Amino acid sequence: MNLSTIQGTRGSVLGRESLRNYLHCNSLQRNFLQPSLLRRTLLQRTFHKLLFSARAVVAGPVAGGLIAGGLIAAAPIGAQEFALSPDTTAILAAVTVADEAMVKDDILEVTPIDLGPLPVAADVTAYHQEGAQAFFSLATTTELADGLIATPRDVVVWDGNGYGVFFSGAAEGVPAGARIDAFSMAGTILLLSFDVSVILDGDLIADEDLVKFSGGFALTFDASAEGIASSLDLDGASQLSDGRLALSFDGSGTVGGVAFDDEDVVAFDTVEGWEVLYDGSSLDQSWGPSDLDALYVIEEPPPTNMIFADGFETGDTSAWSLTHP
Ligand SMILES: [Ca+2]
Ligand SMILES: [Ca+2]
Ligand SMILES: [Ca+2]
Ligand SMILES: [Ca+2]
Repeated sequence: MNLSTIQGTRGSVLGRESLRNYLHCNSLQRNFLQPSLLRRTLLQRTFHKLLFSARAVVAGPVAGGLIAGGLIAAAPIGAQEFALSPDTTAILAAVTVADEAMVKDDILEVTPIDLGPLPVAADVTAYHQEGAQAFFSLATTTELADGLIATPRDVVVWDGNGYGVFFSGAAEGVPAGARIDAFSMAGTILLLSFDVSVILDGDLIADEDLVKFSGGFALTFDASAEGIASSLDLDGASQLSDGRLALSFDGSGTVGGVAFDDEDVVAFDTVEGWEVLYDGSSLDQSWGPSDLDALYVIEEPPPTNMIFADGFETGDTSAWSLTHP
């Protein structure tokens, strides 16, 4: 395998194929790879997961070389995978993904998520999962397989056997014509965003905002107050276990020095600010014309069976020491 293969043909970033190649090249070849190239390619947390995947083939000295190269600064939590949907058919890791499909992207490969027999005319615009239950919203009023009518202001639940309405927009006072375009849950609290500005329980909820619902509505994330252009629409959200929000928007922008496109996922909290979690176009060119319009971050706990004595797998860098110049 030569290094041009490893470094890929898509310009300065590593695609999925290149990453697979990277995981299979030998340690001498790896040493020639520019740490900056790798850094540009993947976010630290995601690449950290790749190192987990590769730990059977990556020997200690290679990991040490990467650390000495400054590749990994911090990756404090368990690995993440992304459940996502595009707004138009996209080819992701050689898999054709329709707009009504949800897939799991673990960076190396893309696999389908079961939402039951959705009509091809449907477009999934919001998604969340809890155990075996998949919660989602659709762009247009749709009759589902068992006769249930889902409107764009509803959240539907699929349990593997049948559909039900989990959140009824009409019953809870969401104006007709407003679509749910992002949905997440934190315990019993629902987080929602809409495709238009709405007034709910006296709060003006802009399309880039998140409102929480637990019997009543209240603005919980005011995006423009955190630097997001009010011309953008928040179209994907997932509450992370560490308190941060993972978010996607319907267009490109820059916030807190972080640039993003509509196929990207950014994370935010008031302490750490903004960072990119998922850089879609670095993985698949097909994301270019498509917008990531439904999102759920699948969090895995940190590994408990350590291989590295210094806890390298956990991303806790406190015990690491740099012995190289
Ligand atoms: Ca979609
Ligand atoms: Ca929105
Ligand atoms: Ca988006
Ligand atoms: Ca795009």
